[in-house]
Amino acid sequence: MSKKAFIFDLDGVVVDTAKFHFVAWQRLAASLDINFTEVENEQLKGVSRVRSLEKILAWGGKTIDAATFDSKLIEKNQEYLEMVETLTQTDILPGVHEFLLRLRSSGQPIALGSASKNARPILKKLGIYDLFDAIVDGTDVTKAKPDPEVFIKACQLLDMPAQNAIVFEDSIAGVQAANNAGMISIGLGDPENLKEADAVFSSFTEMPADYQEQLLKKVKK
Ligand code: B16
Ligand code: MG
Repeated sequence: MSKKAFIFDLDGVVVDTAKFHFVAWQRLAASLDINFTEVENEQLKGVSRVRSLEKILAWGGKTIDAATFDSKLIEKNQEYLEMVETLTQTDILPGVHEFLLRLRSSGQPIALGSASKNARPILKKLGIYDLFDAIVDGTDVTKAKPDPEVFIKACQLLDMPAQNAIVFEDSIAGVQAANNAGMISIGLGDPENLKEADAVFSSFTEMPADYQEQLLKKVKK
């Protein structure tokens, strides 16, 4: 059977931690008198922690000194991690666990490609760490999505060429990163937002029953 590299984003694809990021960023923005809505939050998906705060400050027309910047980020991450503590296996997004198990039983290489520096502890908390053959997260890369570094590194670890990779992403930046690497991009979320993806589903449960087999034959346009 042919093989592909199946690469999963974390936040918003494997688990709905995107809502925790939103709450924590909103609290941080409010503490600086900045109005922060879900529309802006959409643009932070897949974006690193530092870059996210830079964007929020720019939207609010605010500047803060370097020490405040660092302490705000520490605070944000602590609040985020408190919410992450509440996660259990039931928080894995619908259909993902089954999809991963099926890939494993058919011997397909699986990687995680996330901008998050918290990816490893989150996967352990969810009890699915061992389902991944390779993990590349925010601690392993220097360039943020839409730069393809995270997905290219994942392919290298899996020893698979980029043109044989399929990336599952919920963010615009992540879809662009996959496209920039010449990989097949599958969007999870709103088709209007993710129109640059090769295909979009609202969730893994919406995919046809034989979708893994279809993906094995799919060629990047
Ligand atoms: P952390 P992903 C991204 O993860 C999130 O989408 C983004 O909202 C977050 O700011 C970024 O990780 C950094 O996360 O603060 O945990 O290092 O979607 O690429 O899995
Ligand atoms: Mg994401």
